[in-house]
Amino acid sequence: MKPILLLISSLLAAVIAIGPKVAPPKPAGPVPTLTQLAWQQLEYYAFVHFGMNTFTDHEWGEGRAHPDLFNPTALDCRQWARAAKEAGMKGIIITAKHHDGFCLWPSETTTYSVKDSKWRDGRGDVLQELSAACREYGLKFGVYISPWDRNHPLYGTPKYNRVYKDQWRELLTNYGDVFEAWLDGANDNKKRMVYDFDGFFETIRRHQPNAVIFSDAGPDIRWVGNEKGIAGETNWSTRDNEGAFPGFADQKALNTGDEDGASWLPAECDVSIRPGWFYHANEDDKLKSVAQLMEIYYSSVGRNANLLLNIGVDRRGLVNEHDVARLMEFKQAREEAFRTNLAKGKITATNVRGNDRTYGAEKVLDGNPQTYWAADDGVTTATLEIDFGHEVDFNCFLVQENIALGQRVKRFSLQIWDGSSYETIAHQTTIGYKRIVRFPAVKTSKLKFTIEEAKACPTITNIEIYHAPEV
Ligand code: FUL
Repeated sequence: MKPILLLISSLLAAVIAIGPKVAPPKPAGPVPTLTQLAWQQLEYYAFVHFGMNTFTDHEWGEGRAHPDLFNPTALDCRQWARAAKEAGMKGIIITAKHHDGFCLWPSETTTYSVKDSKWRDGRGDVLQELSAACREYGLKFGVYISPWDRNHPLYGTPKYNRVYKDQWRELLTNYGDVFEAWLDGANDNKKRMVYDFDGFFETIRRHQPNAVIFSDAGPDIRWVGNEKGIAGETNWSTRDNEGAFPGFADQKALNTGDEDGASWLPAECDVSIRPGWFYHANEDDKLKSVAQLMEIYYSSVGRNANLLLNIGVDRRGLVNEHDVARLMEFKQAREEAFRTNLAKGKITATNVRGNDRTYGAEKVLDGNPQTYWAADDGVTTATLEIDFGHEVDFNCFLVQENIALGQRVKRFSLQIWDGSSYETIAHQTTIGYKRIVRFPAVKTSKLKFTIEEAKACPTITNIEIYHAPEV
């Protein structure tokens, strides 16, 4: 071949080798929006219940406490942000208004807010201070406002829907980016307010199109069906949401999602580090232990859900030192559990999409969340085998699907090589964004991860293996 032709053909070969020769799998079923995908990657963030209840020692105030009772003596939202950041949390969601109706920002919609209180001569604004602190510390900032309002005179009449929308508008236009808008369907047993949820969602979308909206019924993020921080062992991010609305929760279905659900509606686990949501001094010795928090972590983040952990801000306006200490111990326990990734060695797959290295088995070990192993269309059973090259001791297996293409895996198992044959050590169901499986420690030189059933050809971005301390 002439040198010039040789040059052209090797250049062509190089160009072809760079891009994938085989098209990626088509999405299977519903897929996350970019906003939902970014939200899922946050994994762990703080909930802060702070408000009139903090000063009256209530969980559900009746909306009659005098505004002057709200009087944090040393409010410092930078301290909250510092605590959350150091604890490895990615953001803070604040109860800007709880059921009692007291607003932590100077709202035009009510006479029951910080502007009506003697605190800072009516010029204080917790939302302003917290949003600025979150920006300073690189944390996401989110807001909860209760639709149920036990103070507002219009509550129970159609006009209140306008009030509630205006409250969202104020919060979503004055404090910078909001990553999550949190609302429950709480209603007054006697007044039975008819909420305009569609109008609420439309208002939130209009002012913060990049915020995810949380409720029992989405539209972006769903409640996990309990306040214990525990997602179903089987947890689909898809859900049959047709006709659902906040306030009427099918707790069982919310806990597991629906395998063939038509909406992408991933779960968030909200749970408090304390017995109550609001700070009560008499609960200072009742915080969840590190072992309990680790169980919660494995049952939420480890089961394809995000963890929204509520922490206590006390009457000074500071994250209480008991909570700060426990958050740090919890962080240390996670660091110890996930310190040394043992998933290293030679990896092979029973099937690689189009035999194209773009989708090769080694992509699950490259630490790059953008790359993934995929099988051929129509292949819904496959095995990845890691040969460690020496004996490895572990009790924890972490796996992630490329959920941008939909959640696919229905069942998987793990097998270890015992020197003469493979022995099954775990049988599990769904994976999703992240799945962490624990089992009694094993020692082996080879591990098989077998996808036994999937809705479409599997796509796996990551596998990690650990020897985590027992909790
Ligand atoms: C519930 C409320 O009734 C609780 O007080 C708490 O705020 C929890 C997170 O949501 O709906």
